[in-house]
Amino acid sequence: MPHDIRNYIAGQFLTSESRFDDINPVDGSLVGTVHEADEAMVDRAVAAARDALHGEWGSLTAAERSAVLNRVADGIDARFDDLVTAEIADTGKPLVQARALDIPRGAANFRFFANLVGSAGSECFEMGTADGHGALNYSVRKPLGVVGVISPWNLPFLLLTWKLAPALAAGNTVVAKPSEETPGSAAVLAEIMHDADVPPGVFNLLHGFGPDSAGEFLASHAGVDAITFTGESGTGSAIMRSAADNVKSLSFELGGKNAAIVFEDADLEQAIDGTVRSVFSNCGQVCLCSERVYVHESIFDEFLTGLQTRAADLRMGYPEDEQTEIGPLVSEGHREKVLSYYELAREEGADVVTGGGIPQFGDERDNGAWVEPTILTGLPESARCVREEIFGPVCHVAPFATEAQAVAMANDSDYGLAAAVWTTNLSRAHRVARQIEAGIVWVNTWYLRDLRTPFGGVKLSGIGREGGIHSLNFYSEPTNICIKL
Ligand code: NAD
Ligand code: 6OD
Repeated sequence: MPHDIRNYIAGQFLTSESRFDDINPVDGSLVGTVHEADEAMVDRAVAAARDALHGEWGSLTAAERSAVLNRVADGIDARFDDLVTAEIADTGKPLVQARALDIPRGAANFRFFANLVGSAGSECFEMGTADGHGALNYSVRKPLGVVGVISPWNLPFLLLTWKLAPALAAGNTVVAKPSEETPGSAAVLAEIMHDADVPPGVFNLLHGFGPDSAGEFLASHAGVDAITFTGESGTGSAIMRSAADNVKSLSFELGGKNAAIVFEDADLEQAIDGTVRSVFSNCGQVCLCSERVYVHESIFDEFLTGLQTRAADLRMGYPEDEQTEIGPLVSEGHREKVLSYYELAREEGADVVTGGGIPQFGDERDNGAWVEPTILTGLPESARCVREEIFGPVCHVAPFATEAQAVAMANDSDYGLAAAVWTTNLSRAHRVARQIEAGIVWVNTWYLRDLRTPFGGVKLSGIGREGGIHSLNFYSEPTNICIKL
């Protein structure tokens, strides 16, 4: 049933005059009506967040904030099915994925940062002084203040909570703006926050678009101290411009055009399985997905045949069907973008090994945002399809002759988020991984996450690192206190 998706400001659920439709990409049906926050609502949310910093929340100890975060995690567990339903309705992603990854990671994000903030220490340096008495320096962490969280549609709940949990753990208050494509799970989270007695104003939720809407109003707001953003690199530039006037702190997790390198000594079956996952997971809509696959020339044909067979066999279906492996893209608009790259690939001279079109179902899914999983070969490295992020279930596979050539091809990109290296040679694994220009390199695996590790990208893929102590470092400001003894 379509439902109303409202804003949440200062502990109240608020409607607005301007509304937009939330569409299910499986069949184009209406999921709900979203109340778009106008500029006055953004002002109210930022003011509520500022007030909350000076209220009860601002005087809580780290252990007390940690308890609040754990209550939110418990609330996520309690509303697990509602969150799964909301996430699937907005994205069309397979139920098994939402159950295994998206929603459990939301709870894990809150529990992880609740634990971390409860146990994080601070620096202390003793120093000598001319009078021989010395001095003691120690630092205390203070929150940044009001943090704006702007999140994308591909892993909506996972990525919103990945930013929100450490921001709250560090004692900030938050105004969050999820993607206009996927407001549902964030709306359930607002109810969870409310029921967990998170003090009013500590978490505020605004719905809307980017330019000339809630996203831009938030990014340019003088009352916001920091913006943490996940999304396209071009949007990152626009947010940077909006945030420049009052010099906000920025943490950016942006786009990728990630390479996978398959060496001749790889376990071929493992490399094919892993590459199927790294190219087609979430219908290719993970910033970490491999879109450029480089394969040693001696195993190129065998690898390509294996990848083609597996890609052609991927089960497309309704999200609720537990056999489904791949769903639709997030929206008709995004499908147009991906299809334009399928077309461009042909114009650029690609061989389309499999896919390249729209599947026909003969039912209501023909009104949805489906595309075929697609494998391309034969393009030069200068082709736009090899250089630009497509963000769909598609990769280009190219041969290489030497290790040095593979590294050079992988690094020949404006992006630098993640890479996957497939080899059974331990020395090569270490050697190659260190040479890759990316924030994350996986060897013989892909998207295996330890939340303590630094996460982020180089070049157009981002600014800064989050994860573990890196998150606390971004979301707090140290003050050094120097005491003369
Ligand atoms: P997007 O950049 O279009 O939108 C992300 C968010 O920014 C949305 O909430 C949107 O409303 C908002 N926004 C858009 N324009 C804005 C503006 N001018 N000012 C303020 N806010 C604005 O990204 P998307 O299409 O939702 O997500 C897909 C992109 O995100 C891909 O490029 C993908 O690689 C990237 N991504 C990166 C990571 C990472 O960790 N590096 C993770 C997930 C997604
Ligand atoms: O797993 C994470 O913490 C994370 N930030 C994943 C990003 C995925 C991009 O689509």
